[in-house]
Amino acid sequence: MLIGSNKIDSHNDELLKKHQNKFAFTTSEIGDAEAIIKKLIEFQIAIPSWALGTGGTRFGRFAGGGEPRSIEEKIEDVGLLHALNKASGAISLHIPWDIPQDYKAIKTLAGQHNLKFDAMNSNTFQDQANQEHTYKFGSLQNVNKAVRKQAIAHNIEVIKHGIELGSESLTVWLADGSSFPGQLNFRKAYQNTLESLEEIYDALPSNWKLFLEYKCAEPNFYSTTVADWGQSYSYVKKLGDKAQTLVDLGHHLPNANIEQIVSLLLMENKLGGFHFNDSKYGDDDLTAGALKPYQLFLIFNELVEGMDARGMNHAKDLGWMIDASHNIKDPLEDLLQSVEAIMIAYAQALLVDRKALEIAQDENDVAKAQEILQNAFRTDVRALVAEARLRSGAALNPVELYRSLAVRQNLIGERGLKTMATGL
Ligand code: AOS
Ligand code: ZN
Ligand code: ZN
Ligand code: ZN
Repeated sequence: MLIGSNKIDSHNDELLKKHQNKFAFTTSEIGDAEAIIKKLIEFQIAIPSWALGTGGTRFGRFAGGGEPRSIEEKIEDVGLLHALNKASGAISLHIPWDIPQDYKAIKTLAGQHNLKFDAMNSNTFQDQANQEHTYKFGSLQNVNKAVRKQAIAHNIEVIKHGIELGSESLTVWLADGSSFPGQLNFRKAYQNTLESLEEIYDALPSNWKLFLEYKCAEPNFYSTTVADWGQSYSYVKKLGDKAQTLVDLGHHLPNANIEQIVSLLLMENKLGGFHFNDSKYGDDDLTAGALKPYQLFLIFNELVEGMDARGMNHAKDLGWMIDASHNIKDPLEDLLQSVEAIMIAYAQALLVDRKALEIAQDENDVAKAQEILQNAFRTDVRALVAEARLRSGAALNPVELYRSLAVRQNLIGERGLKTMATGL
């Protein structure tokens, strides 16, 4: 299924009058709306290939139908999202769930949908068919050198796929760790992991980045070998300039101050990118901004501040990705909602009166500093985000158009009701 510009135009025509009124009011309330809209238009968020199907839990999986059955159909799904919001111009692939057979054809298809290939993801947390050694007791950390070698070779193979497709980064997330005290020698596990990462790092092309994701728990429940930002930092610092930390918002112990972590990593030039999602309990992988929109805003506030201080390009200099899992929502609707929430948080962060905040901070005017942040957070910027979409040829209301075009029903018609996307 394709969404033609005529469909988008007639949807926009219908909503235009209402939008223009809201937009006029919003711009009358804020300073330089044009500068913000320009930044919003440039900002793109990569969609993970594994979020396009139904996730499920160990208690069950309730598929919604019409799920993408191949890498091609996954690209088509992201193409649909991008046609609707023009802010999802990249896909993040996962090997071996998305092994490309014909690079040229895949690249052409992605090009037709105006999509780029964002970070490639390796998988050493599941055993694959025809694999010699098991990852039951870890991969890059494993006490057995043959297992480590197999995991290193897999990561290098993922880099090779990525080179062919024009990706420029590898995300490594390790399930490695231990589930019981005494199971693991922490020091040896660290050293093995570092050595393995060094070999992978050496296989990176000069223009590539290696993102090392951390996670406090799950699937191991006693220790994780890259458990928090400090541990990831310790590895990437040793690896070199091309290695950086990746922050998945759901991978922290309760109440962690993620915005402070982000600010510090950015200052150390060790922040590589994000996996956006939201959570109440752990790695819930729910819609970005669904539970803690203020936290999302505070994170973007640090990002804008830190990136501007270092003269970085907001759109290009970090990896912006969603990592989500859908149990009960239509994945495509949910991803549209996530992108919208991220854009809103970004727009609000761009609204913060930096000069005034700096003065308040220098004068220890705590109440004033809070007023400044909350004033930005409580501004309704939805018309700015919608205007950015309108100007890039996207829909004023992507979810509404998705529903009125009956996209899911169409996909079910094309692909069937009982489809199963490869992934988690
Ligand atoms: C796992 O919890 C991590 O968030 C990974 O980034 C990601 O979910 C995985 O690579 C997808 O399979
Ligand atoms: Zn993640
Ligand atoms: Zn997550
Ligand atoms: Zn996760």
